[in-house]
Amino acid sequence: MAHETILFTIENGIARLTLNRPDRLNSFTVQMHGEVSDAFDQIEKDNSVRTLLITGAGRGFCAGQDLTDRAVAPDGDNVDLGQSLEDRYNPLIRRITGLPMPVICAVNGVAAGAGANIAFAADIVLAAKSAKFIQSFANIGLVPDSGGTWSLPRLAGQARALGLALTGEPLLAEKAEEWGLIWKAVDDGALASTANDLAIKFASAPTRGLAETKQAIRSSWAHSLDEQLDIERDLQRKLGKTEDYREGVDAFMSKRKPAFKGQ
Ligand code: T3D
Repeated sequence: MAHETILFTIENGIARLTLNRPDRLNSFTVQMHGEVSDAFDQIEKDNSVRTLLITGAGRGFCAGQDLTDRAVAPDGDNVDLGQSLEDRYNPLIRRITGLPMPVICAVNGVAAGAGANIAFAADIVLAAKSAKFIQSFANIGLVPDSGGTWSLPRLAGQARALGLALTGEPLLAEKAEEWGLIWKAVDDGALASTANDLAIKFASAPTRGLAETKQAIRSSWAHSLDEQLDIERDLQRKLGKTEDYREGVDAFMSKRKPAFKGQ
């Protein structure tokens, strides 16, 4: 599929996805959803991919749904926003959180509405210090979607989640780091290189171990400590039989750098 609204490459184990509608702050149209979905199809099929890096072109990361894209209601009738979530936003969040590899999001500018919550769905969120996160839904009579009502209270606690969601006030990147919503806020000029360095690190990491770590932590919300201890036991048993575990231990003993294959 030819891409007009995203840039997408796979190289050296790194999939790079750039939302590319800068004049509309990379807000999502149906077309862009289709192209992002195509990129995920490619990532999921390609065993060479060991990490995904998502960012935005221009001065914004993503302003959520493009409010002028009425292609979601071809008959000109009221837009069925539930269908839009069911068909496009929910699958996207499920794919980001379910991808068996670390997903890095480099938030280069404003992240509003679904744009903020798509970022919060990533495993590692880096943000430029000038970036801000806005739960814009409050300004247009909607609820936080793309997992916002789930991720905000878990990441920031209920008081902050309610404050952000009910007021729609912008949250600056450094405060988002302080509140635990993102991994790091970095100087604007350092964002691309910091994200790139991390992607390179993940592309040569023991991918299966990282994938199981991601899923174990993400699914832990639904488990008791007792259940989680059993899950850790089973995962460790499985991972202890992998080539990467052998390689990691062998490299440690031989005092050399490990060469993980992601297997
Ligand atoms: O399908 C469904 O609808 C259900 C799913 C919903 C999920 C959602 O995401 S709902 C929330 C939608 N997003 C918003 O409400 C955010 C709207 N945008 C803003 O509030 C502001 O643009 C920002 C706070 C993000 C940034 O403000 P600022 O001052 O830095 O930039 P700006 O001048 O407002 O925007 C620059 C241009 O982008 C501007 O166009 P222009 O005037 O230069 O021709 C603006 O209209 C356009 N733009 C920004 N956001 C959107 C957008 N165009 C369409 N849709 C947008 N969401």
